[in-house]
Amino acid sequence: MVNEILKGLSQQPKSISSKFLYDEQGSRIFEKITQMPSYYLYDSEYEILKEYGSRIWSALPFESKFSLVEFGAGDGSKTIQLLKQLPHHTYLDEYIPVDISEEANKTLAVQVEKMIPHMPVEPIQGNYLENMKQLIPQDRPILLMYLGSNIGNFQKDQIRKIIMDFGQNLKKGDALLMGFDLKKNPLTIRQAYDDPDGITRSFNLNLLTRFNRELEADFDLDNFDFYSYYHPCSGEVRSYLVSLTDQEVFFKSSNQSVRFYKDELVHTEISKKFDFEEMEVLLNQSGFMVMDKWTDSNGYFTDVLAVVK
Ligand code: AVJ
Repeated sequence: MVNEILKGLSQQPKSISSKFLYDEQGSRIFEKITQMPSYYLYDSEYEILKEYGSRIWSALPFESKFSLVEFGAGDGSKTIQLLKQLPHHTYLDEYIPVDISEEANKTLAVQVEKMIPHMPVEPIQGNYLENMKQLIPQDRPILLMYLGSNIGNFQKDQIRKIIMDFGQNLKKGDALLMGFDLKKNPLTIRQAYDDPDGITRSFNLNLLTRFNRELEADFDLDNFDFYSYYHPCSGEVRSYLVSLTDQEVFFKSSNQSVRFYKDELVHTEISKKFDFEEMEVLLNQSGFMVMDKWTDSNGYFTDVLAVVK
């Protein structure tokens, strides 16, 4: 971890990968974000899964037993809503939630097992992008779920590569259910990522708390602030930490220090928004055929079902 962080902080402009946002505390703050009225992503996708859950299950192409693999499952509250609507005679016989946060994953498994006692749940803690091949079983049909617009956290070429990798690690006839946040009124988007209560701010500043603890760094949190903006043409929200002074931060665990200038930015996250055409092109180019899609009543968010050709 420390090498990757120091590398990002030695680049121009400085950056920290958004995957580091999700330590135990970070995952808890993220759950708070999902409860903010202005963070419409959660409510919109929840509405889709609640409203169209049984239609989603019946749209799946499977005629024999299949496994559900979910990347970035988090606390799984949305997936539980979907699982509640499983038909009685389902071919689904295993659920494999994968998440970088061990804590979130455990809570999820306990809840699903309580709800559907005979459904085996095999939570895996890990980085789904680095271990994709091992995480997707090859010996049975798969439904891969990637909800919440988690794909929006990546840059354009990475997004293309990830969806390509999905296509390559799935077999013909396997299915992908993927959530995309849609382009919309930029004011709505801006409010989702810059809340007046500072919850998103503390989500980002928690990176520094984490590095102080895990890497024995000496970040002074009073010397950093948070800034985010949405660019409606690229569809990207970009989030940053801002250094408020000229300062030097020491990472004791690796005996190295990093200089920050007054007003220097550290990029922490991209949250990209899509339009329908862009999604179709991405999926088509990666060997998928779009079968169906479901959108919330505001038209804010969409879940797309695609099958490997
Ligand atoms: C979990 C990646 C979908 O980008 O909207 C929420 C994370 N960041 N508020 C997003 C997040 C700031 C979220 N994802």
